[in-house]
Amino acid sequence: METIQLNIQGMTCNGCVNSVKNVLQKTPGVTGVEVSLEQNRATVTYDPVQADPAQLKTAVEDAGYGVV
Ligand SMILES: [Cu+2]
Repeated sequence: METIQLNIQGMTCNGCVNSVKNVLQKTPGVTGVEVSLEQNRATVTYDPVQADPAQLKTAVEDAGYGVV
């Protein structure tokens, strides 16, 4: 497993946090997601065989948020 941190733009409330969490958790290979609204950050644990950082970024962007 690998862990990365994504800096997320556009989250304003806990609904946003849940949206980001959901799309990341739905991404195949993702085994753990922590999202901090205060820090605008998602910490994602994933299996590098099944997922890669570009896919995680795309999932967040497709949900309507930015990844720095
Ligand atoms: Cu929100």
